[in-house]
Amino acid sequence: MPITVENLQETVAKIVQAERVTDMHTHLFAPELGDLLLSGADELMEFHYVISEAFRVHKTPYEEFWALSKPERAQIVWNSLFVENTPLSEAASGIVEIAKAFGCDMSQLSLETLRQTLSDVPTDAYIERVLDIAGVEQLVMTNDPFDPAEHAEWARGLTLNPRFHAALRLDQLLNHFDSAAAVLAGWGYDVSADLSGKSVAEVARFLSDWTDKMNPIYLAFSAADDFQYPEQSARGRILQEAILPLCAERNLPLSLMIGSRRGVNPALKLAGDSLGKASMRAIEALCANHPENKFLVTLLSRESQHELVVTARKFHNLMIFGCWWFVNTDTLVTEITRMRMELLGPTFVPQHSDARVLEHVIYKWQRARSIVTRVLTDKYRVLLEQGWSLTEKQIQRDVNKLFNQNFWDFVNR
Ligand code: REL
Ligand code: ZN
Repeated sequence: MPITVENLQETVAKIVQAERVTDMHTHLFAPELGDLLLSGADELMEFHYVISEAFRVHKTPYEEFWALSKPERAQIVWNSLFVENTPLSEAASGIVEIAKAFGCDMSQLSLETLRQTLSDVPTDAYIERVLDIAGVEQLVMTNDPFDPAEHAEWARGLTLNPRFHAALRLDQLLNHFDSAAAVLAGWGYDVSADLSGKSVAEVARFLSDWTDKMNPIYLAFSAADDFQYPEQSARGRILQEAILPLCAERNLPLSLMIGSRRGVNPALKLAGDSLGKASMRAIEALCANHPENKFLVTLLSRESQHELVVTARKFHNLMIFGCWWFVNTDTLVTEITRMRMELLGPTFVPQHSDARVLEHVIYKWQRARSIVTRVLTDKYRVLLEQGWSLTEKQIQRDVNKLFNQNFWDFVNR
């Protein structure tokens, strides 16, 4: 059937809905990684996005709140966001969307129903079910060798469920080098906090060992808005002398997530992180000085987004991805996706879920699909009006690139 302005929206929606996606940045874990994967109603209430929103309502003193049990905290969050208020925010309405996808009776949704419907023990069958509801075919985890629980699991040697891929996360190493150096020394690497002697070579040996162990799709770190490159610091040296050469040698991209200012309100724990506008100079310098390296980049502030898209026009070793955390809202994802499409065509990775709790993938991907449908429909309509002959095959190709192929081609797998 030829595509016309009349059937366009429906056709695009159908194709986007049918596409099984690659979720290229999550905080989920393969079932083989012990009990690290979180799921279920109480974990949804414990998610730091809703924790910070709920504090605006209940105002329980921080210490009192954290001293409660997880189910008690969950009840407070539920009451604050779903009983005393209507769940209008992105994160709270996301939970409503999850409940709907599980077929809950929406006329009398309660925390108890959610607890009974969702499973807090993510069995293999439950994981498959949730990923299938979300249409997620493959996903990339965030794997931190400095996390003691995770370290122990990887040290056993793992064969992962093929839908899950590793990403070697380097925040501890780069942003807290003093303590990381002591840990590395404890693991038998000759590393000192002042980076003297063999330290850099030993950090490189550690990275190489863990690349072998995890077989990551990419290496990654996040940094605050003050990130610079080049930088006279332990982070700058490790990046320059250990990480970039290893990534080039192994043909692994480096993922940079810039703009996260951690612990602005430490009493909120994970919910206490904030944001700041990153400098594009560092990203330009990385891309320009290292044509043999590839960079996956996402930035946290809305103000950074336009510059980032323009930078991607200048460097094809830069792949921009996702609408991260505070820009993952209907308004901003729409704006950012339109802007990216207008300046780059379909050559970017529009979204990742950043799911921390398994069921998050459901609402995050429903929303991503609906925004991409809107943006593509608008752009195709303009082409149709010019007489461009649009086929389902073309739409399928574009959708597949956006949700899968652009990522896999870039990471060379
Ligand atoms: O990967 C990251 O650094 C961030 O996505 C996380 O630190 C953050 O807490 C996450 O939950 C945001 O979506
Ligand atoms: Zn994340």
